[in-house]
Amino acid sequence: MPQQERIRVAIVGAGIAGLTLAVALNAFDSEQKIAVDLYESAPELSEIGAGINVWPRTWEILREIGLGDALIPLFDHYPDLKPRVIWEIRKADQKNGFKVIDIMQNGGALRIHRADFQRSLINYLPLAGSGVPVNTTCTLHLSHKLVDYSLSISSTASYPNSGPVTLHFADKPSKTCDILVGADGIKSTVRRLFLSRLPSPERYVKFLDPIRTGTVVYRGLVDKEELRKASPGHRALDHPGLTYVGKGKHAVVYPVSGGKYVNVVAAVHDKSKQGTTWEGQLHQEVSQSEFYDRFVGWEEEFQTLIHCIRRPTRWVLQALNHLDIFAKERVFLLGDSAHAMAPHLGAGASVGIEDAYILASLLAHPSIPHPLSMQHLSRITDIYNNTRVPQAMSRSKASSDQGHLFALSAPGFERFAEGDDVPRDMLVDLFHQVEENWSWATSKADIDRRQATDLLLESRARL
Ligand SMILES: Cc1cc2nc3c(=O)[nH]c(=O)nc-3n(C[C@H](O)[C@H](O)[C@H](O)COP(=O)(O)OP(=O)(O)OC[C@H]3O[C@@H](n4cnc5c(N)ncnc54)[C@H](O)[C@@H]3O)c2cc1C
Ligand SMILES: *[C@@H]1O[C@H](CO)[C@@H](O)[C@H](O)[C@H]1NC(C)=O
Ligand SMILES: *[C@@H]1O[C@H](CO)[C@@H](O)[C@H](O)[C@H]1NC(C)=O
Ligand SMILES: CC(=O)N[C@H]1CO[C@H](CO)[C@@H](O)[C@@H]1O
Repeated sequence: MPQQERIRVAIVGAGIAGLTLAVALNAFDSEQKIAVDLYESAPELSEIGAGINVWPRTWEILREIGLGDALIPLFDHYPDLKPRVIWEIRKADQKNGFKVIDIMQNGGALRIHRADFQRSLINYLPLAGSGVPVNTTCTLHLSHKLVDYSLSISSTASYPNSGPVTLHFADKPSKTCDILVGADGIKSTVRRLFLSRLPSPERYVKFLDPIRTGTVVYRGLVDKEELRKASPGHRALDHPGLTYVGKGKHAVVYPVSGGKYVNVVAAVHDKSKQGTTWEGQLHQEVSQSEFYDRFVGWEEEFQTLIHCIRRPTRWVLQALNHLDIFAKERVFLLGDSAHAMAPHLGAGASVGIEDAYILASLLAHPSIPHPLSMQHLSRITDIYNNTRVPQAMSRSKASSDQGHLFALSAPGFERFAEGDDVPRDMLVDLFHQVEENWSWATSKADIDRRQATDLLLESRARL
């Protein structure tokens, strides 16, 4: 197909969400009608942070878009639906810590290093000369920081923005596209511009900037060989996943990089900081003693892990208020730019991957003509918005609720302080709730896909 007849999709941001969209479009674009330009502000593609949990629901999407063979060797276990422990919960803010329960799930949690995950996505981008079979053409533009976009005002009265979108970059020539997808993360520029141009922009002021969740996390990797030397027989040496809980704090510990490292994320919750804004650095390297001082009195096996982290970092966690509009006219928000959330369900990237899966299914659908008509575009916009907003909102709320449960701040736990004995049956009941809250992770995303494409077919009947 001549390049100029393709639907031109500009993706701003090459994080997990933006990359997944490019790969998913290529997988579904059987008519080869889409051209992607991927704009990334950084001069190279890199990923900070360490481990990430991929759940069966998300795995099925990744396999469907062609990443199965690449990802399987990078997970900590083979993806199947056997019941597995995702977390052993330990009451750990006391010297004599103890096991509460094992949280189980069919298929467990697939644990992967972020850099490995991102590399697999990059290797599957349909770039010219990459060797990846091309349905959707894709061009990567590094060092392209979007600073503004403009919708052209055309004379078609019924569709005032029927012309292309012009994208403006810092120190780079402007470009155009038919559809702009903001996948530019929690501090999204596209979101800021998009919301400020809606009718009644004052309604959206509280969604421009992220707010603090009230949680600070200390993160780091433990080299397994070092841990073995420091503490032969340590529980984390051969364990699928541990969560050390205490009043107001909790830490998750799981293997990444095929078991070479143990990923540690330790959260300190402070409700008084919730909802406030933060101007400082979001993450920075801190001393080991700062990390250790927050966990004085905790069970020794957890403190040993802290001692094995050479260069811990501290992250001030932020999230977005629950936004209720992800798309309008020619602009779509995807991933953290639409719904950055607390990490306590390990769901943030998963929801962005689902956004990409649904949007790619709609755009590549055989009922969508090229060039794109405004009627069809407006149906896609409505369906994307109406299906993704509720999913993201419920997952985001559940993620922050889950943080309160992990930090023993559920109703009934008010009377306990850090280090107190808590009756075991209370803990067991609480963590059974936590286990039930993970049931979304084994639900099926292809049901959502079918729902979205059925809506498209229904609307075609009406057009
Ligand atoms: C401690 C922690 C643990 C987590 N654990 C999990 C987990 O286990 N499972 C899970 O699913 N999720 C997890 N998450 C959430 C997950 O990390 C995020 O949801 C996900 O990485 C967001 O991806 P994204 O592509 O939307 O945004 P980002 O990764 O932020 O990517 C945005 C990209 O856009 C680029 N960009 C920004 N502005 C511009 C611009 N103006 N022009 C051009 N490019 C721009 C950036 O450089 C970046 O490359 C966790 C998060 C935290 C903080
Ligand atoms: C190209 O599209 C076809 C039809 O959807 C699909 O079978 C094929 O896997 C796609 N190619 C890639 C690399 O995803
Ligand atoms: C987007 O979807 C949400 C959830 O269905 C809905 O409340 C909102 O009105 C929609 N916005 C637009 C502009 O369609
Ligand atoms: C999504 C979900 O199941 N959320 C539940 C998690 O647990 C809390 C506490 O029991 C419930 O209130 C939520 O409804």
